[in-house]
Amino acid sequence: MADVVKKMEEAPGILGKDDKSHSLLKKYLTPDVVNKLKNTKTKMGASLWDCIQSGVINTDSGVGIYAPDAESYTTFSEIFYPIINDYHIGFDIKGGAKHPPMDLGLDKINFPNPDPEGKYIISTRVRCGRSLQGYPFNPLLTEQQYKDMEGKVKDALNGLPGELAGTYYPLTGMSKDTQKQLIDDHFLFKEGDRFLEAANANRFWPTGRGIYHNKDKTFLVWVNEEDHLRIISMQKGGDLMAVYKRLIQGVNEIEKKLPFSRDERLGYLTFCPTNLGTTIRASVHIKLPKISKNLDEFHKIAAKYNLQVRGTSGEHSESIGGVYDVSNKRRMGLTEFDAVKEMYEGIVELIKLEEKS
Ligand code: ADP
Ligand code: IOM
Repeated sequence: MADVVKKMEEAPGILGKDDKSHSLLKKYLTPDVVNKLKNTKTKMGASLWDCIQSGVINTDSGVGIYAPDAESYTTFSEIFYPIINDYHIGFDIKGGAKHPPMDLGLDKINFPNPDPEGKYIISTRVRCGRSLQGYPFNPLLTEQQYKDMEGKVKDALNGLPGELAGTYYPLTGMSKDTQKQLIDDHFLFKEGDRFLEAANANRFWPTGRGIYHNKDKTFLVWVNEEDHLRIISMQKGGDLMAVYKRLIQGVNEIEKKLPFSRDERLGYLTFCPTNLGTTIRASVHIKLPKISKNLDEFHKIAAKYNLQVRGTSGEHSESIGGVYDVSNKRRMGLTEFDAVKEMYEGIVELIKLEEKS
């Protein structure tokens, strides 16, 4: 433990020395916070170091902190709450705010295709994360728990109706070629992510990890990557209504079979604080050559609409051929429907701007 305390004490200095680091961890991890929390542990044994190690090792993290168990969010609230407030603009967990109840808004959906001629939008995707009740997050899971969870999820997915019907493919035994193709086609999570590795989240890999998808790969479920489940709906083009309706159907069906962890104030629980609340990330793969020419400016324009810009292969990747992944940034303090609407309305504005430029 003395070793770990020393690492924690050194962390603010390490982060502070890297002037290229823009992580939220760097912004809020002060020596004061470390001194307050360095000897604390959750009931399951998670320390502050377990939460921050990924961001300390990877100073280029966007956020840099993960919760090994649900209790970490409150036990280490001096570091988690300011980061949550900063990331989920407008939501004040520090001030006592509660994330609103789930509202998928099926009866309100009206998102006509913002690019009916297919000039800009290549594909549309909406995902959400879910954690199984009774299990901690990655760093505290045993090998047996990974296997048990995989079994439970596989059983629940088996027998999904209609368009959602598909097959579960475990990573164990999957050929490297198949895995690479699924990653290159944007269907599967990557392997060996250094941010998750440093968070102690890749233990026993590939045990318990896998992907479920329907025949057309428009409905997918990732099992035991960053979160226990990532439920995904995606397709080519800009028909967000079809994509979101399919996601709602999938979430509702899976929720009938599996109990998920939800907190009164934090909403649906996830490993990373950026995903709490609705857990919704609605995105388009889009080409906007004029307004994305100056990347810093593009990020600023997107931020005006509460949008986040990622590279073509997702988080921590670069754009290939001018294709960007643009999504809603915040997931807490608003409903599921409003998170998707925020992305939709922002994209409509970005396309208008591109056409005017
Ligand atoms: P997540 O979305 O689950 O937070 P990533 O940012 O790593 O994680 O993205 C996961 C994968 O989803 C990547 O391969 C990324 O390219 C792909 N992706 C995201 N949005 C879209 C989209 N609109 N169309 C196609 N692929 C997408
Ligand atoms: N969700 C997580 N992968 N991410 C925010 C990592 C980071 O801090 O960059």
